[in-house]
Amino acid sequence: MDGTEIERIYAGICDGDKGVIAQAITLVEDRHDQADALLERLYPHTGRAHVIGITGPPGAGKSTLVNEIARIWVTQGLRVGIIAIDPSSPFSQGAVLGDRVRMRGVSGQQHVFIRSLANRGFLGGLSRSTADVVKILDGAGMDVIVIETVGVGQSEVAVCELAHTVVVVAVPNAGDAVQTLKAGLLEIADVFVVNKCDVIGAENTVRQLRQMLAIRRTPDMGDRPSRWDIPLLKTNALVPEGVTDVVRSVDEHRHYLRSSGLWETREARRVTNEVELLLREDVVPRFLDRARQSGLWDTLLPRVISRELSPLNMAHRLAEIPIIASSNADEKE
Ligand SMILES: Nc1nc2c(ncn2[C@@H]2O[C@H](COP(=O)(O)OP(=O)(O)O)[C@@H](O)[C@H]2O)c(=O)[nH]1
Ligand SMILES: [Mg+2]
Repeated sequence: MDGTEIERIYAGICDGDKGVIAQAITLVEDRHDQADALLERLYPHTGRAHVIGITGPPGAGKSTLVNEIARIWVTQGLRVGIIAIDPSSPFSQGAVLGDRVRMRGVSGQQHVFIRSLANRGFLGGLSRSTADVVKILDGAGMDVIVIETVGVGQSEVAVCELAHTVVVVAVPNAGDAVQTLKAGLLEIADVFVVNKCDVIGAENTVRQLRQMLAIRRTPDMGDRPSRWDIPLLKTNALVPEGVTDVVRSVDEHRHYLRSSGLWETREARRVTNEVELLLREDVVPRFLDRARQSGLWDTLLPRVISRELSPLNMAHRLAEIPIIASSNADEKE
C-alpha cells in the first residue's frame, strides 16, 4: 500500500463510500502500517460529528434502543454511524453477528453505517481503535456517531470518554440501581434511561435512580455544572415507546454543550485523553524499543549492575535518546 492508495481511501471516505469506510476501519483495527498516514490525512477534516456513548449492563436493550434512535435520526435526515463494541472474546463471532442482526432495522439504510469492533482485551487497544474509527466516521460526514459499549469493566467505561454525550441504560431489577452506582455509571451519565419499562418493578427502579441522581455529587471536573439536569427517561425499546424523548434529550444536551461553551471543554478532555493514551500506548513502547537497540543500553547496564550507576540514573540517561526520529512535522515550522 502506497501514497496513491491512501489518497484513494481518503477520497472514498470523504465521499461516504461504505465499502471504503469499511476497508479503512479494518486498516485501523489491524493497526496496518499505513493506518497512521491515513488518519493524519483525515484528521483536519474531522470534528463535526456529535459523538454519543451508550452504555449499560449486558442485555439492557442498548442495541435495540440504538436501532430505534437511529431510525428516528434517519427520518430527520441525519447520517448515522454506529460502533458496537463486542464485549465478549474476540473469537465470539456469534455476539458480533447477533448485534448486526438486532440492528437489522436500520443497517441496510443508505444513511446508516454500523460496525462491530472486537474488544481486544487491553485498555489502549480498545480506546485507541474506537477513537480512530470515530475519526473515520466523522470524516465520512456522519452527523451523529453512537458508540455502544457494555458498562462493565474499566476499558468499556473508558470508551465513554470519547463521547460528547453519554447515555446510560439501566433496567428494572432488584439491586440494579446499586449495580449501576457501583460501576461508576452514574458519574458519567448525561442522560439516564430505564429501558424495559414494560417489566414489573420498573417504577421502583425509576424511583431509586431518581433519588440517586438527586444526591449525586457534581464531579470536580468543572464541566458538569448543575445547569444540566440529567434527564431520567423511561423506554420500552421493543414497542418502541419513549425513544423520541431520548433523541430529544441527546439533542438538547448537544445544544447545551454548544451554547455554554462546554463543547470545547469536552473536546479538550477528549483530545487530552487521547494524547495521554498515545503517549502510553504508542510513544513509550517505541521509545523502549529504540532505547534497547541503542548501544547506550548495553554500555550502561554493567555499570548499574556494578552499582556505579543507579537504575534511575540509567533511565534518565536513556531518556535523552531522541524518541521518534521520523515524527518531525513540527520541526519544519
Ligand atoms: N421486554 C423488553 N425487552 C426488551 C426491551 N428492549 C430490548 N429488549 C430485549 O432484551 C434483549 C437484549 O436486548 P439488546 O438490545 O441485545 O441488549 P444489549 O445487550 O444491551 O444490547 C433482547 O431480547 C431484546 O429484544 C424492552 O424495552 N422491553
Ligand atoms: Mg448490544
